[in-house]
Amino acid sequence: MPVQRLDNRVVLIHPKGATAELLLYGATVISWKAGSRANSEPAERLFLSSKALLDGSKAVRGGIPIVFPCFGPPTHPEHSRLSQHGFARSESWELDSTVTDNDDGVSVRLTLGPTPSIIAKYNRSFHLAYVVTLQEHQLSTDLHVTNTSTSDGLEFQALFHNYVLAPADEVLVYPLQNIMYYDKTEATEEGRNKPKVESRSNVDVRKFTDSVYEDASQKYEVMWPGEGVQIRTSGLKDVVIWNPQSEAGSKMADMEDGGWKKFVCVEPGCVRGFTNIEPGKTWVGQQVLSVVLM
Ligand code: TA6
Repeated sequence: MPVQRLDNRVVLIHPKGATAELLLYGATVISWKAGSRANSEPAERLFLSSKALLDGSKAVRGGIPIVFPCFGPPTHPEHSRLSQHGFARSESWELDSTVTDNDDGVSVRLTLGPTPSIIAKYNRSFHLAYVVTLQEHQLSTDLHVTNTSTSDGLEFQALFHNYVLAPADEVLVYPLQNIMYYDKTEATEEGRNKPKVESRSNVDVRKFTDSVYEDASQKYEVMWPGEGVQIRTSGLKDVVIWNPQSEAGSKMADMEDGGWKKFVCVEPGCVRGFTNIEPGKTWVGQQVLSVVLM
């Protein structure tokens, strides 16, 4: 059975053994298991804090939370009543359909529209569709944002907040050299708003890192000795690299002790400025995560 619907979650099972698991809450992928070589045993590729709340009471600490319509603390007037990273990751989505189910892969479509709890804090006309596709060594996530208004434009930010399971003190992310970025670990607002240029060919997260790269390559290697994950994107011009290390991680109630040593967040999105879609139009942001075959 390639798609199993359990009470509050969906499990995708590939004929060759890979699996993915999503909560309907936030349409959050909480597990992706895939082999790193043909016919090798599938292994977990995403970090999920053992203290993550999976009961719908709080956005999940791990997996792939969806950030929409705002990234970080809201700055747009239409988002003023929203919490950090918007509402998409903390609303219950509908399982709409199984999109593909064949030997190559299986995919499901989830949807979210203006529910009463959303309308109470965000009164824009929109429809979200999220398609998750599991193949033998790949996981794809596509976010479709439709402006259902007949008259007004829709301005938003969107991002896939990927918690890639990796040894934080060894993992390297590239290519980011010569890309402009904003360092959110700077102590002052002036420092956080001052653009820097990445000088490193390989970015590490051995110290507290929270960098927002603008207009990056849309293709990222997340590598550590013997393993890695490639991320290929379209429609997602920016990328955030985050690891709280103990400095920030130890202050998070839902971050397991030392959890910050087990992941790097590599988060493709459109987060510098706002994307604007015209009435009736749809924007699509896609990422493909691939296990590097060693
Ligand atoms: O993507 C990096 C970031 O914006 C960090 O600044 C940190 O806040 C992280 O997201 C996690 O945010 P959350 O709201 O999930 O605790």
